[in-house]
Amino acid sequence: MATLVLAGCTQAQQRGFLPGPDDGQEVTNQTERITNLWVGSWAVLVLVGLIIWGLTIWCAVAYRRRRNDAGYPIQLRYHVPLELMFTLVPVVMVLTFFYFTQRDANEIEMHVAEPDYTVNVVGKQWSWDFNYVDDDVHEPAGVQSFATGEPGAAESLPTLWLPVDQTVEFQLDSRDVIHSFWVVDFLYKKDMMPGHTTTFQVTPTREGTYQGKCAELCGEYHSDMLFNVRVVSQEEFDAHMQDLRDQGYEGQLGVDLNRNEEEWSMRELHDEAGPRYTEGDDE
Ligand SMILES: [Cu+2]
Repeated sequence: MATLVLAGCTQAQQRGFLPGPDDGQEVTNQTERITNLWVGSWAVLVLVGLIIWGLTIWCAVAYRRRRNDAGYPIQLRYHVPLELMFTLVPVVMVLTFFYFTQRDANEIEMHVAEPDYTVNVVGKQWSWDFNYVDDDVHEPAGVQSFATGEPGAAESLPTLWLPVDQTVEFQLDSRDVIHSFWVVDFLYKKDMMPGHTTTFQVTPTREGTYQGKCAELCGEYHSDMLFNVRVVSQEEFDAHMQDLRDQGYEGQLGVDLNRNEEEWSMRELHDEAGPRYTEGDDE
């Protein structure tokens, strides 16, 4: 009860308790559609739940054993109309959910032939490389974050920049195992497969900074696999591309990079930062 009441104090209720910015603005061209599908689905399911819980409680109370009752009450079996209803109602419900889910999935997965911008994201245990395909530059190679919960950690994460109101195509690759690319507030995620490029397109419509994570359990430090997304104006985006070029981050970080070498460099970094767990603490 407390959870429900306190949740009512936040903006979250406006989007069906889905994550999103406090100002209630849509984050991409898809978030409204996804929110409607989600809210529509659980609203129907809560209604069905209320009817079933109500009938269950009513049955238990109305047909409870009374003081003078003996033996079993009258039994009802092979009631064809009732059994038809038990079958048809769930079938109709499942088909309806299927219809709306498929309609929205088709819409979300639609690809335009020529997106405004193309980004290639490479997942790796346990970080991300971001390649700006159209500008042929890349972010500095992502290193594992060793998320310690200390302030300032968010700024050190690899950051993907995106221009606002431009249709971006994401080309997703993995250098080792299956990861999943998830920008939380975009309300959509997609698996990254080794040896196979997956794609999706989206148009961010709100400038801001968002959190991203890996959404596929990919190994020991899966939970450290974090990144930021900055959605900025076209001018800021172009300036950032120039900045990367000036700093020498030209070309792309392909899937063929040696994963083991990177792992070693990550370990060195880890040693500099101090061990994650202090050994011998319990002695
Ligand atoms: Cu991962």
